[in-house]
Amino acid sequence: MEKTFIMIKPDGVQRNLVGEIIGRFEKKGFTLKGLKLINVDHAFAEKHYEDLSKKPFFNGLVEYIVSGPVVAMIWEGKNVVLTGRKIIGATNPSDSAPGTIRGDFAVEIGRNVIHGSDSVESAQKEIALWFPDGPVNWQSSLHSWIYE
Ligand code: DAT
Ligand code: MG
Repeated sequence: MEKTFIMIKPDGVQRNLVGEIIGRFEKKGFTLKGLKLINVDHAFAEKHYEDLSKKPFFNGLVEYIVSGPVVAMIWEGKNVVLTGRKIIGATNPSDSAPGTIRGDFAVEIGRNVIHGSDSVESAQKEIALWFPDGPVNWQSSLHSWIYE
């Protein structure tokens, strides 16, 4: 089953949005397969965002990610990568639709509360980086109520 990497950024943790955000993924029907609250250092944040290292906003982005603890998660489900991105909303909260996490809880692109993998391939890379021991192996008893 497909998996994605979701991270609640430091502003999301400080603003007490952890429960709200986890609840949205849970209520959708996705399954939590990994979870930790963690402070990351500069080298780790740079590795996570290495594809953006040439962007003018890269240093600010890294400083933001190391500015406080983040909640790192693995979520599993059918089409969870793409659907997770839809739940999160557009990168710039000015463009994020109401009903999405960024649309409901963020104002600025540099404080957009949450990260989600943009493809199955990046999800695999990000899960390997953040969860070297891999996902937690369990099967929700709700499975047959969510999938036919
Ligand atoms: P996303 O997080 O939606 O996948 P991304 O991977 O293009 O977006 O960029 C990673 C983060 O970098 C994004 O969540 C916020 C920040 N960012 C992106 N574009 C930016 C810009 N033009 N100015 C400032 N920050 C930006
Ligand atoms: Mg991205």
